[in-house]
Amino acid sequence: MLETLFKPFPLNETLSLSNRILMAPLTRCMADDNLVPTQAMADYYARRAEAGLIISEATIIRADGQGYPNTPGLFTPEQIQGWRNVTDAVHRKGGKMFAQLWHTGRVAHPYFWKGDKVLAPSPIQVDGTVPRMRELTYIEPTPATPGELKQLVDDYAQAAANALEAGFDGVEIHGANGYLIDQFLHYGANSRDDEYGGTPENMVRFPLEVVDAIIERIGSDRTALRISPGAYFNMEGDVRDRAVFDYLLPELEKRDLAFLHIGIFDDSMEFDYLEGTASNYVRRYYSKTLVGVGGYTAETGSSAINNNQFDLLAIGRPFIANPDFIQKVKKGEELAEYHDDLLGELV
Ligand code: FNR
Ligand code: 8K6
Repeated sequence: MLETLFKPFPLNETLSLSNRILMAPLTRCMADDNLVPTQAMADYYARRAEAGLIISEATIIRADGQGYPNTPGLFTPEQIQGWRNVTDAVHRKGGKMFAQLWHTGRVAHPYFWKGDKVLAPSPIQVDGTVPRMRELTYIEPTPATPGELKQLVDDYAQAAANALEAGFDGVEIHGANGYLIDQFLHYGANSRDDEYGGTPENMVRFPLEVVDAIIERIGSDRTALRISPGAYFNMEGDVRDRAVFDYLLPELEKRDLAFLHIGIFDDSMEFDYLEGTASNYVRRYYSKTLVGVGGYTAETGSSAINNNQFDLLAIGRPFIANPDFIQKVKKGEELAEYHDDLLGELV
């Protein structure tokens, strides 16, 4: 049964994975104060190099994309060099690694870059305070002008080019979990009445501009995308969101991405407006390589692949608890259980 997981999987003509298990992107807030990846991070990722593909923790494309302390960046020479040390360590162990490109949009906080405003589609504020820094309350975002959006698209493309310079095998655009790109795709965060809002065609415009600019810069073979059709984190759901994703998925299908990845913490969650789980919904509209995630074990993930629910399995929390997840699963050894205390250090 588990054999499926350990067969090589060609993503395209450029990239082939040694197995079907991905390490999911996992924010750890352990970069240094200049948002440069550290040696401890290189060691942490290298210990997990047996994954078919590691997706890095979300990495900000520019200073005003930051929403949490010590999340790494990919926009200064020092950050690129820090990541080069990480990708070299992973490659030396035979692994492959994509960078997850991130801008948190309205979930950003100007405290981090000593700024005065936060850019987002619309002036709709998220409730609450920054995790781990509860004294920071989210602020009302400023709607990005078309000129600012164009600059953001350029900055995403530059971050993708920086990722390749840093030795990554490709990038995953973070279009999930309520951050900037996802904010355009949900009515709960997008109330624009210009060409970036109001209709499905307009709401997918900025996300597709980012995807296309990155494809043009580094090629579709090395470009992947993560999306959350079901709103569940930093986002209110709206039945009208369904039409946006119905429009987006066939557009993505045309673009020959390396893969599409669902952004969800628990893929057993059902969404009324998606008529079921996020992965079942996406599978109906998207026939190319799909990565499933969210509460799976090797066993349940492998049967989901065998049932054609998705093609590749991403593992998050169990990979935090078990650096040797792949070996343990191969040998049938017992896994250490994940608990939040493990987030305090990079094991
Ligand atoms: C996450 N997740 C996440 N997702 C993402 O797209 N970028 C990120 O940086 C993070 N960071 C992150 C940190 C921590 C501590 C957790 C627990 C989760 C979500 C993650 O990629 C994955 O979708 C979920 O963890 C569900 O998979 P598991 O853990 O059930 O295998
Ligand atoms: C991407 C940056 C996040 C930094 C911290 C990660 C959070 C860890 C776990 C939070 C779990 C939130 C899950 C929300 C699920 C809602 C289900 C209704």
